[in-house]
Amino acid sequence: MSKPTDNPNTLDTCPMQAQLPAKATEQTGNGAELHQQAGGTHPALTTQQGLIIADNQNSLTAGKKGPTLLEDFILREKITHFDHERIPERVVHARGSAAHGYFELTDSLADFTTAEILTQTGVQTPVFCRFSTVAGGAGSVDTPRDIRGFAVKFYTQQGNWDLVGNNTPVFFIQDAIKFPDLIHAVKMEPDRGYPQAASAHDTFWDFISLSPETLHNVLWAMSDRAIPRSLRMMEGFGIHSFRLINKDGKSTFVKFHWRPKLGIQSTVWDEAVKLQGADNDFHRRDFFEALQNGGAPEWEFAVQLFTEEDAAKFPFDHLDATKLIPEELVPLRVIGKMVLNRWPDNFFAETEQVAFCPANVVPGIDFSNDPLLQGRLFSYLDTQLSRLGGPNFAQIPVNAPKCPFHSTQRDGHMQMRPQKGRVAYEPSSLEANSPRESQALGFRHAAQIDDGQKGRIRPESFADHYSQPRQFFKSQTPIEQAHIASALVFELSKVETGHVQMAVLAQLQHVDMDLAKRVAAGLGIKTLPPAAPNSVPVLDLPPSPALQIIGKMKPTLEGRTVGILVAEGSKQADVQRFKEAAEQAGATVKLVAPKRYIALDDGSQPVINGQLAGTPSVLFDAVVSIISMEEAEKLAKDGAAIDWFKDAFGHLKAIAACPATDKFLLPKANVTKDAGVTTTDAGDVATFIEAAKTRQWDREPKVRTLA
Ligand code: HDE
Repeated sequence: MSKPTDNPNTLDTCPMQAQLPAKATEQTGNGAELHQQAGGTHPALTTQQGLIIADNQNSLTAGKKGPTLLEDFILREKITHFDHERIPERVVHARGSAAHGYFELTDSLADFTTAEILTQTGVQTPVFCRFSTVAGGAGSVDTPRDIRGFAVKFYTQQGNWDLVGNNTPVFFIQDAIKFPDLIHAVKMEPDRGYPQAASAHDTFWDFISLSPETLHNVLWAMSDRAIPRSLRMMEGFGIHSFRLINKDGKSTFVKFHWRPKLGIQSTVWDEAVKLQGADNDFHRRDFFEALQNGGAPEWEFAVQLFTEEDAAKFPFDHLDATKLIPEELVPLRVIGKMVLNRWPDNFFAETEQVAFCPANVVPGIDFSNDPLLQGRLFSYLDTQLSRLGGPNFAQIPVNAPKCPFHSTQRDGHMQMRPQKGRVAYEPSSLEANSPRESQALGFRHAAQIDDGQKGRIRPESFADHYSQPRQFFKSQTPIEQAHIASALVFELSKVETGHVQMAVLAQLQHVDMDLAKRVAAGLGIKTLPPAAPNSVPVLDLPPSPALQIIGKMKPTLEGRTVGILVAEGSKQADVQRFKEAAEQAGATVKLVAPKRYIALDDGSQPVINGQLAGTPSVLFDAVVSIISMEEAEKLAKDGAAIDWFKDAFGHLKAIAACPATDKFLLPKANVTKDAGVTTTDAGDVATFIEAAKTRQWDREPKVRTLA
C-alpha cells in the first residue's frame, strides 16, 4: 500500500512556507529578478503585451491611501479580461466534458464512399469528442435524467467532419421548426427560473402530451439510458440517415453508431439523485481521472448501410428522426474504433470553445432529406456567431482543420491570421498561388431528384407515432420496463397540472395499455382517460433485444471503481487482498475512512481518498468494509456509515462485509444476506469480485416499490 507523501502529521515544515522568498514583499525590480531571487524557475508574469509585471498585488494609487489611478493599465487590462471571461453558454448541451483521441478505420467502405476517413484503414485520424447533457446550464450537475450529446470532430485530411450525435438513436421531434418549442418546454420555466436540468415539470410534459411524435424519445429518456454510470459507458448515434457517395456518384444511406468497449452501464434512479448531492461533477471527474490514470476509453464505430429500395420496404420512414432501424433489420457493420486518450490542456479554450456543426462533412458523405437534419445544417453555424463572437471561430485551434486550408474569406471580428497578398477573390489572374476551386477533389452533392412541390407538408409516412415506442417498450427486460414506468410516475408526480398528467396517460395507452395502467396506479389515478386520437393503426413490430441495456451489459469491473471502508486499526492484509483482486479485475480502488489520516493494524498509513461523510457509496460500483469491532461499534451511531451500506444495498451493489460490519452496521442499514453480500474471508474474494461485475437485479423488489 502506498505511503502518503503529504500527510500533515509527518511534515516538519509547511511546504508553502519553505517555498516563499525570505522577504517577498520588499522585493523591487522586474518580475524576472524576483523569480530568480526566489530560487524558482517560473517564467516572469507579463501583461498581454509582453511587459513584465513588477507588482501583481497592489493597484496604482495616488498616495498610500489615495484613490486608484485610471493610469493603472496593468489593473485595467487584468480586470477587463476578467470581465469578459464568460462567453454565452450553449443554448442546449451547455454542460459538457471532452477529450482528444484518435479514430482508426479497420474495414474500408471503398465500395460506398470516396471519404478517405472511411476508406483508408490503419490511419489514425485525430478527433475531439465532447459529451454533454441537454437541458441544464453549464454549471449544472452531471447526473440528471437527460439525453446525452455525443459529438465527435474528426480532423481528416479532407477537412473536418463533425458527427454531432446523441446517446439515443432517435430524437423527440420530426421537424427542425419544433426545436425551439421543445427546448423552451424542457428548460427551466421562464417566469420562475426553475427547475434546472430537469424534465420533471409541467411545461415539458405539456408539450410532450400534445406532441405524440415525441413519445419514442421520451421512452428512451425515461429508460436507464438517460442516467448513465459514466460517459465512457454510453452508446452514441448519429440519429439521422446520411448518404455515402462512391466514386461513380452512387448513393447509399448510412446510420452511424458508437459502441463502448466497456459496455453500456447505467445508474439506478435513486442513485442518480443522490449522486447530484455527492458530486456535481461525477461524470467529468470520472472521465478526467480515467484519462489521468492512463485509461483510454474506446468505442467501436459501426454503420448500418441500406439502399433506397431497402428503405422502401421498412415499416417506417427512415427520414423521420423519431424512428430507428432495428439492428435485427439492418445489422451493424463495425468499421473502426475511437480511442480517447488526452484530456484538453485547457477546459475553456477547447471544451467550451469547440464548435461542432453537422454541416461539416467531407467529400463522399452527404446529407439526407431528414427535415430535422436540414434545420440543423443552418443552426450550428448561426449559433457560433453569437456564442464565439464572430465569423472567425474556425481559427480557434480546437476548431481549425489539421489539413491545409485556404479561403478568400477576410477580416471580421477576431481575425487571427495576417493573410498575405492582394488577392482575396476568385477567380484572379494576379497571383499564381491564390486558391482555386477543384472539380476533381472538391465536395459534390448527391445528384438527387426530389418532387419539387413547395409547401409546409409533414409526409404521411411520418404519421405513425406509436409503433416504435411500443416496440422499444416491449423489447425491454421486465426490470427495465419497471424502471421506465417508475420514471414516468416520478416525472408526472412533479407535474402540478392534472390535465397534463391525464393527457400523457391518454398517449401512453397507444404505446402499451399495461404501461399506462401502471403509471396511473403509481400516481393514484383511478380511471384512465380515453386514449388520444390516432390516425394510423399501431403495429406490433418484432421485439428488438438490441434496444436493452441489461441484455447488453458486460459483466466486468473494467473501468469501474470499488470503495473500501477502513478505519484506525483495520486489517492491512485483508485490505490488500481485496485491493489486489479488484485491481486485477480492472477496477480502480478508493479507500474511504472516517478520518483522512489513519493507520492500519501493521502501522502503515494508506492514502485515504475520501472522508466518509463526503464520500458516500453512490460513488462506487461495489463496496468492501474492513473495520475493527471497536470502530464498527462507533460507526454504528454515524448516519453516514449506515447510509453507506443502506445505499450500496439499495443500489443493488455487491458488498463484502467483515465480521464487525456484519455485527454492528448491516443490521442498522437493513442489509439482508443475498448472493451479492459476502464476507471478507479470503475464500469469498472471488465471489465478491464476480458479484461486483454486475448489479444484483434480483434484490430490487426487496428494496423499492416499482410501478
Ligand atoms: Fe443540436 N444544437 N440541435 N441536436 N446538438 C446544438 O449548437 C439544434 C439535435 C447536439 O458538444 C447547438 O454549438 C437544432 C439532434 C449536440 O458542442 C445548436 C436541432 C441532435 C450538441 C443546436 C437540434 C443534436 C448540440 C447549441 C433541431 C442529435 C452539442 C450549441 C433541428 C443528433 C455539441 C451549439 C457540443 C448543440 C441546434 C437537434 C445533438 C443551437 C436546431 C437531433 C451533441 O446549434
